[in-house]
Amino acid sequence: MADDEDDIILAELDDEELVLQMHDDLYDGLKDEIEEGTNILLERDWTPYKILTEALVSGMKVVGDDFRDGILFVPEVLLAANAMKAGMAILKPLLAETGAPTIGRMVIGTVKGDIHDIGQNLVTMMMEGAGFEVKNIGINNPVEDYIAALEEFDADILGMSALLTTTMPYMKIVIDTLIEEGKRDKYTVLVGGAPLNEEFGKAIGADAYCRDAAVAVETAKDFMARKHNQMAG
Ligand code: B1M
Repeated sequence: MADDEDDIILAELDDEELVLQMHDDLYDGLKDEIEEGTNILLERDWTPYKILTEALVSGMKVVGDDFRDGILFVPEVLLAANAMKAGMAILKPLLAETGAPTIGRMVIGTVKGDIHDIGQNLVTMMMEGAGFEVKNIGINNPVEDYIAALEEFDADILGMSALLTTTMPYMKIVIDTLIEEGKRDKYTVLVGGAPLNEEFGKAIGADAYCRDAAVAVETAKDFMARKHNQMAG
């Protein structure tokens, strides 16, 4: 098996084969191969966004399915996550390099009890690439951390991420606390994460649910445009 893997020369594969091979390599947690594949696709003029979505995010879908079905376990999924992060690290500066002027400020973090951070790191990268300044406060955030970061960073937008059905209700605690402290109107609250949906976003009082990082960027831009129009008019 290992010998077969050694025989594959990534640079000799065509684009389609390479992407499929990267899905396999992600599944096997092969960080070096993911870095190499990412660099090859960049050399072939793939955009960073296309590499992210087609080679990396799609590959994680299989990992997630097999994790759910008890075929993969936490250590293997951690290796896959590390390989994914290595690919993302190469793309990060390229996505951030658009030179767009700052259009808004966002605090983003994963909620208390939840340590999944790949999705929110991806949202951070895409938001920065679109011209937002982002303070990413990482994982496992209690409400106090969100509020302190929002104030310190003078944010326009709060982004919250949750990947577990058991942690997503915590988003409501954060929003309710903002309401209790009279701060809710200062911020646009965007929420995301695999188990959420539009209905949940509405039910907890968020301004919008964002299905993926690209939607998060578009939604944030819309809210900032409305805010500027209100200020101007
Ligand atoms: Co976890 N895990 N995990 N896990 N894990 C899931 C989420 C799960 C669906 C797997 C499964 O069963 N199929 C399942 C949750 C089931 C449920 O609650 N419904 C699960 C479980 C059960 C667990 C543990 C409880 C397992 C255990 O210990 N028995 C445990 C919990 C730990 C904890 O948090 N307390 C656990 C642990 C882990 C690892 C540590 C091993 C690892 C995380 C590593 C890391 O993040 N650094 C891990 C991983 C990697 C996953 C899966 C496989 C992949 C998640 C991911 O990174 N996806 C995941 C399966 C899945 O989601 N299909 C799974 C790629 C990422 C780009 O997508 O995060 O959805 P996503 O982000 C998207 C959008 O959702 C959106 O944009 C992103 C980009 O397009 N988005 C936002 C996300 N956040 C946003 C915020 C926004 C806007 C958009 O704000 C504005």
